Parts: sequence; C-alpha cells; structure tokens
Amino acid sequence: MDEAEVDPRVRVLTTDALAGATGTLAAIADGSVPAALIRGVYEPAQTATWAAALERGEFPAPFQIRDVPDPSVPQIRTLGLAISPSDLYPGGPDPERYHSAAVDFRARAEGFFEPPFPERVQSILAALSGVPVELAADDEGRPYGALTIRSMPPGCGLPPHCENHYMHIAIYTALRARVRLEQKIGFFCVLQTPSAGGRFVVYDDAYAPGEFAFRTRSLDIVPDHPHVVVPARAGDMVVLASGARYHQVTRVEGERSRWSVGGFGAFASDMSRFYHWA
Ligand SMILES: O=C(O)CCC(=O)C(=O)O
Repeated sequence: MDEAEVDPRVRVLTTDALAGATGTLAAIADGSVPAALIRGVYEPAQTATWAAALERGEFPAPFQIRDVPDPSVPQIRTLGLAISPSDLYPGGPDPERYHSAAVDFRARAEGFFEPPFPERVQSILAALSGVPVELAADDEGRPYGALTIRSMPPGCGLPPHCENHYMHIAIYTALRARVRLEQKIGFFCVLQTPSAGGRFVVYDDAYAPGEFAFRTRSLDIVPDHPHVVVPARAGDMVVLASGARYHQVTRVEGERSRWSVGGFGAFASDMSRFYHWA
C-alpha cells in the first residue's frame, strides 16, 4: 500500500473536525480500532524548529540512556525519565526517583512546546473520549510524568512488543487500582521523521497473559502477521492501545533521527475520566 494511502482500518482525523470523534478512544481501548492518526496537532514548521533545537542539545535536561550502559552506543534515548522498563531497568524506574524526576522534567519542558505539551494533547484526548482528561497522581498525590521526548537514531527502532507484559511493575501500583490498565493507551506526536524507515506498525496480535506472539527483536515488519502501518508525518499524533496491541517502530534509516513526544493513559475504572502519564 502506498504511504499516501492510509489503511482504512486506521481512523484518520484532523484537529478541526473532531466533533463526531467522541467514541474513538473507547474504540481503540476495546480493540475495535487499531489506531487513530490525528493530522496537524502541531505545525510542521514548529516541529522542525523544536527538532533542530533538540538535535543541538538545547533542551534543558540530560538524556536518559535505556538499554546499553555505554552512552556512545547508538540507542533510544529519552528526555524525561520513562515509566517503561528497558534492558538497563527491567523492573522499571524506582518510584521515589520517578515521581521527583516527573516534577522536575515538567518544569524544564515549560515553554518549549507552544501550545504546550501535555495540554495540547489533553484537549485532543478529551475530544476523542468525551470525558475530562487529567494527569494521573499516586495515592500520596504525587503526579506522574507528563511527557517524555524520545530520540531514535539511525539503526535503532523498536521490535514488536506490547506493554501489558510489564503492567505489574511497582510504578503502576497506584494506577492499577483506579484505571483500566489492561486497556492502556499510548499516544505520541512525531516531531521529526527519518528520511526512511522509522515506520509505526500496529499488529492485529493482542496480549495474552504469559504468551509472546513475537519471539524476535527484528526491526523489520514481521511477515505473516496482519498489521496496519500508521503513516504519521511531523506534527501528527498517533493513538493506539499500546498495552494490549503489539506494535513496533521499524529501523530508522538515513542520516536523520526520529523524534517524538508522548505518553500513556487509560480510562478510569468507571469510565468517567481519562488519566494520563508518561
Ligand atoms: O514515541 C514513539 O514513537 C512510539 C514509542 C512506542 O510505541 C513505545 O515506546 O512503545
């Protein structure tokens, strides 16, 4: 399928026509829609300016390495302390360190994105769900992270995975009691696409406890597994059920890194709100 032609199973929306889109987030959460692609959440000229500043190292926070202890090895790096486990932190972040980093990072990010992140995506998620959208907090009222910025340099990507395999980690304890964690949503805005590769893929394969539908760390699309490719451009937002649906970022090719900013969320147990975190 041509990249300009989006798979009809992907719900494609634009920010000026979200009035009829209220059921989208629930349809993604329950698995009936594999992904939504919201065009033009940020202007490409803005994302180009931000990506250039990020490339120049002008964002006021240190990179966090995630997989290989040698920082000179090309690998996915984040700005902001990610909630998800990685090769270096298989049990996820320490909750004390995580919550204090979350507050510090949000302050550092202030003024970088305009309109700001997460407020910009909160309004989109509210339109896609029809309920209020709030940053999650733990039992002591400590806020979760509001965003992470992710850099995937050439040669890097993400193999097929789904996040419910690690929903038991300690940092999720407070959320488990109050949200539908098994229907966790992932969302991100692309800040810079690579010249080739770095495609976002959502497979039909869904989480089953204790089972792994993919036993590969391949960065290529795995053949024979039905999937959709979500052809997001700079400034577009992607939403998927990242907990239950296997997804992947194919190998970034060419000279340019892939940059994105995003987070996660889930409906409250009674569906009255949507909570988000990063
Ligand atoms: O930020 C992105 O490009 C998506 C990352 C993702 O899907 C993940 O971390 O599982």
